[in-house]
Amino acid sequence: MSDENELIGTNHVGDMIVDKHLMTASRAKAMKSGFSYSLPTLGLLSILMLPLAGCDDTPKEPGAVFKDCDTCPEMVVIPAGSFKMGDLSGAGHADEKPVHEVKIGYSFAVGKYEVTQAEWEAVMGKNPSEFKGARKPVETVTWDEAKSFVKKLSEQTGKEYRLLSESEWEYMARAGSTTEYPWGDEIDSSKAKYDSGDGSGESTVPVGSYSANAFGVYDTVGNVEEWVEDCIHGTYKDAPIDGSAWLSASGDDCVERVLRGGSRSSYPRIGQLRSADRDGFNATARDISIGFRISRTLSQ
Ligand SMILES: [Ca+2]
Ligand SMILES: [Ca+2]
Repeated sequence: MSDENELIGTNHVGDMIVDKHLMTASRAKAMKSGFSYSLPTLGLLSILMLPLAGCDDTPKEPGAVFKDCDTCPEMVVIPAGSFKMGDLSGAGHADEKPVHEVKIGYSFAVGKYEVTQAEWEAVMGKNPSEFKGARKPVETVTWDEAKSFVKKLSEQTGKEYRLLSESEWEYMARAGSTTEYPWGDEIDSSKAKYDSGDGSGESTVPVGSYSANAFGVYDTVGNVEEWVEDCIHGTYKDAPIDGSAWLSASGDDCVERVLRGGSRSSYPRIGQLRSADRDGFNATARDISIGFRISRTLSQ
């Protein structure tokens, strides 16, 4: 879709109706003729442009749920806030230290569920998953493919979808909790899909099969492990504290990306499903226990 096409159409902004096509055409004509805008013209244009830039009816109330198209993933609004990231109990793993305060100074929306197979198919066409089911999470997708999904979904909706950063993921998963799991320090098979040793971890389950956390988000614990944006790092020394993704020193070309939350095949006894747990995997590799969750920034 060209920029020109994106701008065609009539846009309602409160009581004001702006014909974007007319505006674009006149701008193009002016540019062709070498016309340079006079100050009053610029003033008028900026009055017309301002409401357009702010034209987004996405709800901003924490806990509000929305979706940007019929087949798009449902999103939950997460408030701005601060939290302590890492091994709060002191019994975690070396890569969860040092515990550090992260301040997320913006609200963002996050997938209410892991991306489902139906949602994946609507955007990407083919379903690569091992454990088939329209409402089950998509798996067997590489980090690169998860990135393609958010790119295509952004193109289709005109909204900027992305993966979560690792710190956003933990903030969203903890939902204000400081315990090992969002609900407390113990886990049992009524709470999440994981390998409890009785064969129940053999498959994934439809998303939303267990209770939501305090932010209204489901399945952060288990089912599929979730790709996030960040490159893998051995500790939190020098980690960003503003919610941004931690990429490699040379940009974003790291080999391994972070996975969070554990999966249907993870074991609680080695701590794989705790809110603080971290894992990593080659960005070009796929696994039947790996899927992802999407995000959208709402306010800076
Ligand atoms: Ca999960
Ligand atoms: Ca770990």
